[in-house]
Amino acid sequence: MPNYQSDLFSALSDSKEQIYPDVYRLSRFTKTDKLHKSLGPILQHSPFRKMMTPNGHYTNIAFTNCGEYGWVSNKVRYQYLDKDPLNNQPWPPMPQIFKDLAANAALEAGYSHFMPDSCLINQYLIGSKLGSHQDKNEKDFNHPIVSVSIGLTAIFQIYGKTRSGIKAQFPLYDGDVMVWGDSARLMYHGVKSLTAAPLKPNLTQRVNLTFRKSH
Ligand code: MD3
Ligand code: FE
Repeated sequence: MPNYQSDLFSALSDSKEQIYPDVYRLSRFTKTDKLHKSLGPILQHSPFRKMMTPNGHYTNIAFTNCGEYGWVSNKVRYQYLDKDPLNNQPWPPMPQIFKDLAANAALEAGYSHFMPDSCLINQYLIGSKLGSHQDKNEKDFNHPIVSVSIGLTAIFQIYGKTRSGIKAQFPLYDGDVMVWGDSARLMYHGVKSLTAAPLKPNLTQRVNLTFRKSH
């Protein structure tokens, strides 16, 4: 495992690092320009939206989905639906490059044949954050989760088996991919409030793709 932090020259090259038990960060695993282009038609069909949650507030971040199932919330529950509640139509199909990226990343972390049926697309603007939570609306926790960061840098936090008490935190850069499985699958986690990059004033958001096998 390359120790990229002590080596300035490898800082921008790919590396795989286990940053917590059963959590892998694949640094700069993918270029993001093609991913960004694929988002255009998805967002035309199923735009970013904030939704009501069971705690009576709207989600802090806007989101949408592609793939067979999409994660949504309402006043009563969180759930996966095979149609977008905004238009009552199936979610946009998952682009092949999304499927390939998710499968290749999972494989890199030791999980073969990962075939996600859902891609949650989260949009973080400056000031958006994601509080500590578990991902537990999926049928089978034996499947890993793969996530891809696009755009502005976020600070990701791992709380571990309980909702509070930060056990690890680290930055996620454009093109970084994370893979969570096995003992990490039900860990609490969150994302700190997004901050601007003064040297890149045109970069105003972070988009995160979360690939899951929900059914
Ligand atoms: C750790 N999204 O949508 S993805 C989420 O950056 C979510 O948008 C974050 O957490 C984001 O639920 C982080 C990384 C991630 C995804 C699933 C996990 C971390 C996870 C499941 C279990 C443990
Ligand atoms: Fe999550």
